[in-house]
Amino acid sequence: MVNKKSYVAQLISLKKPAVTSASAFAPANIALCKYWGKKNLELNLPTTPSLSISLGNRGSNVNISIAAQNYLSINNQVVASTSTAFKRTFDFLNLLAPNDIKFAVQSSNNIPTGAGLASSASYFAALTLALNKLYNWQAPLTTLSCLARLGSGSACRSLYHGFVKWLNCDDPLQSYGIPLTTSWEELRIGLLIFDPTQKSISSRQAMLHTQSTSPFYKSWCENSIKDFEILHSAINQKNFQLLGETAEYNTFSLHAVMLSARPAIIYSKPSTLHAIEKVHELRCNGVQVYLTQDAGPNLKLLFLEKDLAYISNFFSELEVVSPFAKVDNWAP
Ligand code: 2P0
Repeated sequence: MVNKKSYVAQLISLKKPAVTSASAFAPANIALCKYWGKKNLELNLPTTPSLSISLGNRGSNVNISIAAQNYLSINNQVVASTSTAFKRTFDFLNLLAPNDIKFAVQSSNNIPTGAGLASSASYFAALTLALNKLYNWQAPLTTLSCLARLGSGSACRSLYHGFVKWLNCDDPLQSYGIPLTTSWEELRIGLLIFDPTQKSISSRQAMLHTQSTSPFYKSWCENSIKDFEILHSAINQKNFQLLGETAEYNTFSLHAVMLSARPAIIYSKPSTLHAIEKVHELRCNGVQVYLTQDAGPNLKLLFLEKDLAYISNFFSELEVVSPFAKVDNWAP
């Protein structure tokens, strides 16, 4: 079996840094068809295909510079060297940038960190883009996507704006984010953040636990493959109802399979169920709004610009993202 080190050697040639400091931004992404399980733990190869939408200018800015000691800060808070975030960062850097160089990494997210809003995806994508500049690899985006995937699976989808798919192929060199060409200007994503605190169990642990203990995991995979195909054609046809219904169905299938794990994984809070009821009430009243939920209690709403005023009025705390709005100065 290929290990991480030999895999990286197939993708880039390790060399000395070209500059002493580099910065990059990458957007967060929200999966409409979720990634939940791995067929290769070492290389983060997914069991199912997934499909996401990037959040425009919402994501992570990362600066990396050569330093005397390894250092990590997130949103200006120093991260302890004993923490999981620190270990994951420097394991990743040791893989991509060995030779005993020490780094200071400063990350700032303009989305809540660790609350199921995919901040690890934008973080590892931005870190990879910053390393590409620091080392002047001049690597293609497919290569950078493969590298970002080693930090966090979903990071491979955060290298691009718009809709991005990630296939469940067996060849690790082909396991990268692929942007779709469809641009859907009217599409809006509403972030309903009622709980910005860190989640109790990481996605990484939760997906492995689900995969190894749920008797329904195989059904989840079979259904998810179908959802992926339906979502793909809903995007091609710009069929919003089909997109929303399928994304919401995929979300509930995900949370159902987590509930069937032993012990069960429950990310929802009473406020989550309350908000789900409100979305369904709006739909009963003829408003086209759908929800998606990741590994956390918060919801993301999917709707079209024409319903923005009504929905914003209904959910006063909603933060609205226009995923296809132009983002200035973003050239990965
Ligand atoms: C997704 N999530 O597709 C799904 C939906 C959370 C719920 O990808 O172990 O942090 O680093 O590969 O990427 C979160 O999983 O897991 C995730 P690792 P990752 O967005």
